[in-house]
Amino acid sequence: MKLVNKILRGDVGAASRLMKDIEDEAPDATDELKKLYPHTGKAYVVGVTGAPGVGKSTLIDTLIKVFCQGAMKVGVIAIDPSSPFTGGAILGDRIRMKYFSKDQSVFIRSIATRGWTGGLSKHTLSMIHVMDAMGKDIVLVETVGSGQVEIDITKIADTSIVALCPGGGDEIQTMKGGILEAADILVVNKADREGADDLKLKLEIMINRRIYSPDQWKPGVFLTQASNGAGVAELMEEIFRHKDFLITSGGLRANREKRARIGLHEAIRSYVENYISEKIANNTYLDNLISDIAERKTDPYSAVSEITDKLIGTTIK
Ligand SMILES: Nc1nc2c(ncn2[C@@H]2O[C@H](COP(=O)(O)OP(=O)(O)OP(=O)(O)O)[C@@H](O)[C@H]2O)c(=O)[nH]1
Ligand SMILES: [Mg+2]
Repeated sequence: MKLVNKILRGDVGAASRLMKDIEDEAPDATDELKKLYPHTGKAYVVGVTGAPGVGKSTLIDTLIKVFCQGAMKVGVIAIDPSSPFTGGAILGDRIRMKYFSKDQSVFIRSIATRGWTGGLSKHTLSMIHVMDAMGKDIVLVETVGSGQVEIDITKIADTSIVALCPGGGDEIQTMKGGILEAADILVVNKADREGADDLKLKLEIMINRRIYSPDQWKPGVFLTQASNGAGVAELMEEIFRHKDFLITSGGLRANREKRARIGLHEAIRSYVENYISEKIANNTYLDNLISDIAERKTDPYSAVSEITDKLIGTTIK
């Protein structure tokens, strides 16, 4: 529990330590998270997703800079990043060298998906809680782009940004992948490239074909050039416009519940899995069950019933 107090003071070292324990699924991490949880719920979560190479990390770098200019504290979680962050020109080389800064206003952390589906790591929520408890006003989450839109981020983020760029090749495919349901804000990055205006127009036509009721959020399309920061201040303003909309429409509270639901399900899943592996003292029991399932002597569903029946008040030897 010793890390919690330090994290609440914004201590980067303590936060890094807990995040590592969360990723390693160390038993102590759960106790720390329990203590931390009452201090969370204030950070605003922004998801940035899109196909590989559209400029998500560059965009986040620039967003960090504009948020910091607005005296906001920023946390960044990059899931499976293939490109490094610079931390925004405001922080420059310090971040580039260490990957996170001693400066308490920005904290960047990358995590692996470890096979979790939909481009999100199962630890993403816990990581967000740590940054939230550190006092970050904004937590930006970059999810790995697989060419298809990562719909999953919308379950976690308050504002979901879907980034595209001209000549991406998979534009149309991405559009089919439920992009309009997934995005609160659409960004056409690499505005300096040919076709950017066209792509923006195409997206706007798609949006205008849909019917939005007055109480529904209608996504806007923003042109940015992340590499030099053009359009990024306007993007930040749009994020805050969406936040205001969520506050007045009750959407912010709904998002908190959405995250609470995911958090509970994840806690149940990991608790039950840990409980089972602790209680099953003999690994060959599971191995035998697995080969029985493979040989069709039983099925995974009956195997679960067998395990849970046996586990009530006992230990499987
Ligand atoms: N021309 C141009 N290039 C850009 C712009 N923004 C980013 N880039 C470049 O695009 C490349 C990819 O940018 P990243 O920010 O790494 O893209 P990403 O979406 O994070 O990529 P992954 O993390 O691999 O999915 C880099 O070489 C950037 O310098 C832009 O506005 N215009
Ligand atoms: Mg990236």
